Amino acid sequence: MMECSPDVMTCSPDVNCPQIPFRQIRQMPRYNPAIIEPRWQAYWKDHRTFATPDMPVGEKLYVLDMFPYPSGSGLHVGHPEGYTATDIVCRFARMKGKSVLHPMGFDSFGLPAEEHAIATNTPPRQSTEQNIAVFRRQLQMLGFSYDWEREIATTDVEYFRWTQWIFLVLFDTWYDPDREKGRPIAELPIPESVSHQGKDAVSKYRDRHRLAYQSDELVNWCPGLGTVLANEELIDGKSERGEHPVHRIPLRQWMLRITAYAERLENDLATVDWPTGIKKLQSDWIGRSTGAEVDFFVGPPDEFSVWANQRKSIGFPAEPDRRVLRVYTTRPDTLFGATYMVIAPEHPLVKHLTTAEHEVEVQKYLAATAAKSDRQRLDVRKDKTGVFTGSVAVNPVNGLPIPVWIADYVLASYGTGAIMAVPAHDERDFEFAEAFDLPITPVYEPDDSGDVDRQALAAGRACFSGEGRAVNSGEYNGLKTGEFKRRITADLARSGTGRAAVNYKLRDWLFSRQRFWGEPFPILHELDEHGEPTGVLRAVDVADLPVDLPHLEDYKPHGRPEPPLAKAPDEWLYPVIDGVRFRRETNTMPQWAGSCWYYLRFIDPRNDAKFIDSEKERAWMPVDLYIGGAEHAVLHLLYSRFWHKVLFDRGHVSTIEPFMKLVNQGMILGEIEFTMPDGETRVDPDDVERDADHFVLKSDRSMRVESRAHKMSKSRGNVVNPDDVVREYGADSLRLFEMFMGPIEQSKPWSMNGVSGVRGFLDRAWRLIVEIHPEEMRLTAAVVDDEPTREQQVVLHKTIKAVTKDLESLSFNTAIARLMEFVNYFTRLERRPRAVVEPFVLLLSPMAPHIAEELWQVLGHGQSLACERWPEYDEALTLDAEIEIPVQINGKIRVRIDVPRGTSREELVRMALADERIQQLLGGGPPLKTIAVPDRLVNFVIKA
Ligand code: ANZ
Repeated sequence: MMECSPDVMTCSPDVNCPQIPFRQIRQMPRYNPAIIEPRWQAYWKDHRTFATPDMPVGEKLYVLDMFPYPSGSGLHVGHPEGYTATDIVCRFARMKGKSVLHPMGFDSFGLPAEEHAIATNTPPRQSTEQNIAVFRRQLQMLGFSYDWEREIATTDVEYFRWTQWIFLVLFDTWYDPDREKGRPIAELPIPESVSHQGKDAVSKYRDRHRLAYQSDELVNWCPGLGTVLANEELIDGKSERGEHPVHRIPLRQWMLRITAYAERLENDLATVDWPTGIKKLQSDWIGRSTGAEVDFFVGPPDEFSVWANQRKSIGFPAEPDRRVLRVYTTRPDTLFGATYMVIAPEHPLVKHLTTAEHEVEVQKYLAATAAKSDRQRLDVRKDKTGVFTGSVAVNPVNGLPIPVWIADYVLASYGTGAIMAVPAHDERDFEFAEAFDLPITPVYEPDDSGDVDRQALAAGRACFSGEGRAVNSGEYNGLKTGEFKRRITADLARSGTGRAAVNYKLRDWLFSRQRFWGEPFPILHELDEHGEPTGVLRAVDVADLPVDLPHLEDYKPHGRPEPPLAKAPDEWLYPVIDGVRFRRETNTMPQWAGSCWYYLRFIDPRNDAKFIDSEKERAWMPVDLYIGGAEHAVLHLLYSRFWHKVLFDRGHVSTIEPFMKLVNQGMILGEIEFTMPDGETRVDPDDVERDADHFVLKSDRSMRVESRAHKMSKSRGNVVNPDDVVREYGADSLRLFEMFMGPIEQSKPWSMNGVSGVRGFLDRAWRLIVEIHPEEMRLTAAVVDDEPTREQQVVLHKTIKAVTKDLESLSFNTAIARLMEFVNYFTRLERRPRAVVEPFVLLLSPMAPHIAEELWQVLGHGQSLACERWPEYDEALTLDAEIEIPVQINGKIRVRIDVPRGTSREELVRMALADERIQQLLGGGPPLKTIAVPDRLVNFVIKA
């Protein structure tokens, strides 16, 4: 005999069940997500329910998730938070008749994938594919309405073919500062002095101006990871990943000239609808600063006046010669207070300016600073170090000589790598001057004394960095800071010793990595007959793309800066073209490359002739809504904006920005943990209860218990696996819970009780609608075809209105709360009219699509509800049925009466006259005049 379960979905009518009487089975059709969810997922796939047309029909909506990194540990419950939010938006928009593009893919190159491969001893491609399969299965199990036919992975050869193609666009572009745009390298004006030197000189000149260029850089070399890292990938001088130490070594690297776009990256932030916090992070990272460049003469002091006269006639040269130290300052108005100069240890004039007498000291100092990172060097907490060069510079505003020092608090890579130090008005300079006993000359008196000690400042014993009135500054004395800045900048320009200048903190993007698992560069280095590089570069022909990774038995990093691809077989490494031998570039691109443009490829993922079809690009771009983690503020979101602008300049895309609206989901933390006030002793959650805004021990309510939610991490053991949640409660419950926990942007603690709570809601929603057909033993709707009462209609229309507005404003938690209220209301009723139940199912469907599809079917519909029309509401029904009307006598409110909304004028007057107090006030006689406005007021005019 067959085993019977109380689960009606698996129970057939002819089962002779010994345990449960047949009637009882009919009464309790259970909601069973484990059965209905996979079934609807298969239905959507088979019916291509979410396949997106090539071109939008009508209004388009492009909703993008930050695609995941397919790590070895599978999906985390943090992932589905943003993914559910975008899925709700998309399902809602489809029902509103929009053409929706909602794709998903995998960001699968990069360090973690490679490390996982090494740890599990599998080739990276194989382990990446395994990880992707796990992620895909988990994403599909959650019922997201992605168009899976558009899936891409950055490691697909057909994908990175176009990543390499875009690299070639960058390689083929130079930035024209006059037109403020990137242009083809063939249009770069070549100075005659260069063209005279022949073809190779021209080609190297071009190479120096490309947006993708090679440079000998002091890089962040991380032996632990076997690669160099970008500044963005360091935290407190250590690698963000793994916290390994990082050293500064010079290495020839590929760089991307993102700095050329700094101004546009900053200005165009104004055109996008992003969270203010993210805009600020990005803006700070770009770090625009305005001030002036000023030249200090460092040649023989007796030649200063000749030089100064010369400058008056020739003006400020683009490049200073060796007789000049050029500084960048944000405060040219403090020039009279410059008492010494500082150059960075890597400044090109270090050797030139160091006198024989100071040589030994300087060498010692240079060796000591080489090991420090920029961050360590700029750390304000540390003691200032430095060494005197023996040279002096002449201050252009007063002809006074001041000493030139070398110190590591000045960075080679910012401004001009040299500063004028104004210890009276700059904290760092003040500390340095105190440490090395250098003069401190104040040139400002503070506007309002505040907490500045004026006497100490005047005596050179304090530092004041605010604004005020100029002193000790010759003809400028008495000027206020702003005016002084303007005047002196103009005067410096007239004398040819300075000019207004803008600087950015942003550095060019270090774009090469010494790892195997990344996109190979489509670049060849020409070799001479001895096999030595000639320095001439050649781009791989577009027709020869992609450059695939070669098969390597040993791809592991070895702790030396030589990339693993250098071990590739000769046929890969040394191509011969037209009789010339080349060596392939052996660095690979960083993990960020693939994610710089994936949103474009989703629009046209299988195009094998172009990276994207222009017509489709124009139709679908920009991305209308982008949801992802805030941790990408300065990496992915800056890099992809940069690539997008280059593609725009070169005519390959039509919008200046890729992502119009950005939302950052909050972090999902582990379950709240309880401890005794010592913060250590753990308390079982079952022993705790809430007391107003805090928690106490159940056994002793005077004992307060601390509560805290921590970031989910393997080491804490508080990681929740979505597979477990789905198995226990179903995907719809997981989705609903993640949206119900609170506003999308907030961080929220996980709670299994919470999941169980929303599951209870879905059970109630199911029971509201489902019963078993008494004869045919199939599910059927427990609804009636009655006309809904007005009250029921009001409940429905209020719900439609609230849910619609909430979904439009991404306020998912409140939308769910409204649906819960709806279910509570109708659960109490015996008869549930179809005309209210059907719209409810549609409202529920974006949040909990599987149960909604099932209910829709039970209600007798033959097709998916995914493209049903979103319910409309009748505004009149959403307003309160009864309203309060003021009744006035001679314009003065005397009584308020409750009347049904929409009561006619005549009825309103009749009801007002029926009121006893009004009757008294009218004194029995009719009023002289009656004014009545339905839903507003009644006013009786009587003789005074
Ligand atoms: C003189 C001065 C006087 C300065 C004063 C400030 C206050 P931001 O806003 O970050 O652009 N500086 C310039 N180049 C530097 C470098 N390579 N390394 C370290 N510091 C550098 O700051 C610009 C200011 O930082 C510049 O203005 C310069 O100090 C310093 F009352 O010049 B200032």
